Amino acid sequence: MNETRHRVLDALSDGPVSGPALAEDLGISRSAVWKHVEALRAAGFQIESDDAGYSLAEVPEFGGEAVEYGLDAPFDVEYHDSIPSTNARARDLAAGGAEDVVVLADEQTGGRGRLDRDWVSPSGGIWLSILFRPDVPMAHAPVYTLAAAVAATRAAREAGVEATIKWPNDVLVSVTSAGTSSADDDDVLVGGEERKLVGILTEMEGEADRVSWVVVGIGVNANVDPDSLPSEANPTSLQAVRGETVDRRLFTQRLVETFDTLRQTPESVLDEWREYATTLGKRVRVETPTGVVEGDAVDVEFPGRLVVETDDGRQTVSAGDCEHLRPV
Ligand code: BT5
Repeated sequence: MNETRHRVLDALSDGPVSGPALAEDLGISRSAVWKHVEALRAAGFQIESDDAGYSLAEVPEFGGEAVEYGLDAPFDVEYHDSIPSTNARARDLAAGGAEDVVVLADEQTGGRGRLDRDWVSPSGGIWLSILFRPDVPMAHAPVYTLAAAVAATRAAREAGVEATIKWPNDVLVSVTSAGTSSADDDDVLVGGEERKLVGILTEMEGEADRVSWVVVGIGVNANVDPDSLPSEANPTSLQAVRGETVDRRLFTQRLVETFDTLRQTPESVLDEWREYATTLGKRVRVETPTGVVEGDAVDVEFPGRLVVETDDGRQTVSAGDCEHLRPV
């Protein structure tokens, strides 16, 4: 949202304010005020006008202007009702030199997971990508995936959903009533115990000693029906857990604000991550690009390596698909 429109909106929220007074305050013409008001109405803001002037009556449920309005973080929000992939769009923006942009969509038609897997993204979700240019070496970039998981988990908890983090990039909700592992089964936790609420896909470009850009893609199953998502992934949604819809505007703002704070102090991310993690203290099987690592997950190390105590000693894992087996 441009600076003037922002100021018009701020004035209206303190309204009522007359068109001429606003024009004078902002140093613009009356017709410019009127154009801003009409543009805000078109974006879904309910703006009333009476003898006393304009006042803001309602903020839209979702959208770029809605999320930017009152957002306490220095990002522009580019919103799409529908787009193939917010990560792909953010990468394009990065190639054009942009930074500190959040690409946000109500629906994605070609959402991507890791390893080129599909990410199903129906209308009602929060599908977003944060593009920024941190001044760090490439090797540190994984910490931003952890930061995104912390931010999404905190926002979920503030919305009343007890989310936890599975290393490295999933936010889950435990459904304790559904299924338990049997005594002689030291294998996988029975399906239904942990359901996926959020997935994160981080992409980046740069030289070894310096990142050029990072795009952190976060897919939150917000107001979507889990039955519309791939059942093999054991999905859930904020709406399904809460039993009512979530305010996507506030959720997005909280998520982006927390991420903004964490990206400025990457060294503080791990402590918060540990607090929310469900992986630590579990027996895990991690499929890494170089083989399977199985053992007890005991800690996480900067910038995001999982420390696993195996029969052959301690190993650290940088990337892979992690499966929770049983508690240690
Ligand atoms: C992820 O991959 O979890 C990363 C997902 C990142 C999505 C965001 S949305 C905004 C941005 N734009 C994009 O195009 N992507 C990012 P992975 O760990 O590989 O998990 C993918 C697997 O999760 C799939 O193979 C399915 O089994 C499952 N899955 C697909 N859609 C899902 C959904 N909505 N909820 C839960 N699980 C899903």
